[in-house]
Amino acid sequence: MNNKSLLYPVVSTSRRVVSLDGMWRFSFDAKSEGVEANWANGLPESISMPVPASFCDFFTDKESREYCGDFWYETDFFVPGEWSGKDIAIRFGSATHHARVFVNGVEVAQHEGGFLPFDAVVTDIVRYNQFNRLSVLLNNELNEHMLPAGNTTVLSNGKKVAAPYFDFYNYAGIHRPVKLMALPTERILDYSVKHRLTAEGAEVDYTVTTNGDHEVTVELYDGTTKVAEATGKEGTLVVKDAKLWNVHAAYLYNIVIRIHDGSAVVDEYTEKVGIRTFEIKDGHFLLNGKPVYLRGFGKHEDADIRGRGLDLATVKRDYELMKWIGANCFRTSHYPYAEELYQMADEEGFLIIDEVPAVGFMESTMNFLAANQGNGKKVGWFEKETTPQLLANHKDALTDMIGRDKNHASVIAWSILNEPQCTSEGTEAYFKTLFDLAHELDPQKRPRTYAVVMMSLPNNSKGQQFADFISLNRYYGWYVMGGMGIVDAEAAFRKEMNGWAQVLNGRPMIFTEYGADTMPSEHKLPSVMWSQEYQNEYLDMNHNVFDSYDFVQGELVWNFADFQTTEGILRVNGNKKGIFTRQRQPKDAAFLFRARWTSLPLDYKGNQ
Ligand code: GCB
Repeated sequence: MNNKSLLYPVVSTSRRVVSLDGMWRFSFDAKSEGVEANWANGLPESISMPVPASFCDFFTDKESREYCGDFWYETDFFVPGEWSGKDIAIRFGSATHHARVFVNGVEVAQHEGGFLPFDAVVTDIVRYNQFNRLSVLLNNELNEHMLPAGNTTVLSNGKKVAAPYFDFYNYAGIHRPVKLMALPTERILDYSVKHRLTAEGAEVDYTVTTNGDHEVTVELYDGTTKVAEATGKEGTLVVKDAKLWNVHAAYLYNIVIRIHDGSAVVDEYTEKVGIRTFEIKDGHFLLNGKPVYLRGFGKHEDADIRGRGLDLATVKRDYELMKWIGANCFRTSHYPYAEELYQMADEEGFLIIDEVPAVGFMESTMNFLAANQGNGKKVGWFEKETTPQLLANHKDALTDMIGRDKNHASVIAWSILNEPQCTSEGTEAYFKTLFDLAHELDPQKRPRTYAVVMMSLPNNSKGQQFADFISLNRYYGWYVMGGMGIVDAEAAFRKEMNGWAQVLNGRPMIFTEYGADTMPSEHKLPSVMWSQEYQNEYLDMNHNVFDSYDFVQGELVWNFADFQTTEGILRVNGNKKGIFTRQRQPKDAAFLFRARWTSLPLDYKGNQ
């Protein structure tokens, strides 16, 4: 029996959850000797390291910050005696990038990919009423068959260096909460919901997966009032006068799922769910049947000191800023974010385009920043020796992302790749497999997209036919024809748009990226590139273009905030395209957006 479950850990009458976050022990393992030397039974030497967080930015020496290779985390956890008879599991919200987990020296799990949860059932290994040792061996090297893709080079002194093919710092560590759980042996493994609006209210079709045969019931509560119930692993909850989940007006119900054995409740799982529909029709995004124009950001999980580690204070500030500026949507560029962010989007009524970590899929000199990337040989990205393994990893990540996020009202679409090289022959087979898989896995059949790179044009992109809506990353006036050239940039941009108009066939288009690097320190009249004045001129030009095409149904500017990247000649201690600084304070452009987004109606260009 496959007991895999991606359900968010919750406490209930049948479930116990204890946080293992805190100060752990930590050690680099540059010679990869730890497994052989039995470090899983205790690290010979260690320093303290907070969890969750990236390890990188705590260090004051460069070698440690930039460390690439194996490293270990270790802590102790206590298993209460009264938990015997339950299954004991340890769950990681994420661990970046490759993980091997040991309990009391015994290997209990391995996981590839740094942005999705996994767990290990350790019932037979733990000692009750005692402390147990939890050791995690991580590795942050990059290669071309992993998500995100990159390379690992070796310096003349023998040290490894991560060479990302992507434009964000290769933060690593235990980035998200770690939970110890006691679960009933017969339990709920998964559930899904799918909504339908009716004249009387709404109907919620559900499925529940368990690892047993006992009876399942599902109830829906509005606060403490039960509004619908059904029996069986599949069924429909009929909700009279349902209060729908909407942008900036979220309404959440509680779903309560139980397994019964006679009068005993064997397992109970509860979560908040919003009732809403989302679809594409006649070139518009329809939320509950009404058009919605998307406005917001491409983001990153990125902040001072903690790197990519979950920090609820930063999450809170980001949502407050997004509300202030009038945003209603963001893309989880370039990887699925921590679950707590989606819960907050559900609560606050934000729309999410959920992106799998398929980034860096390009053999190019633009492989970000470091000169040692790309081998100069012109091979299509999807015809490489690494492609079969990459596809397998991509399918796994997509499966887990949809498995994890499919019930969030906030999640409206799946982004299946960011800026792949998609002009070569292998593109179609690769794309088809993943786009089909997304449809198969998602009960709500959310629209699928991918972010289309600059060089990928309507007449040469072999990927665009698979997208339910087109998402463009465009930098006219920044990477091409910047400064005084912005006039020509606008003309070239419009020419490209006219080309897309020919291939859309009723699909909406959005911008998933447009932006200009801007130093918060720089002001200049008249403007120069990198000044705050230029960022605003650049944005005005882009918005003029967007506003003149009805098929443009959304604008997600790059980026919400300045963020860390690998050092290099195109980046000044990070990417500075933020509308906010990395410390979450506004640049001038934030006021430009606030004026625009708070005045555009929710259904801008929505007249049908
Ligand atoms: C892109 C990438 C994004 C970069 C951005 C930039 O096209 O998708 O990861 O950060 O451009 O600023 O160059």
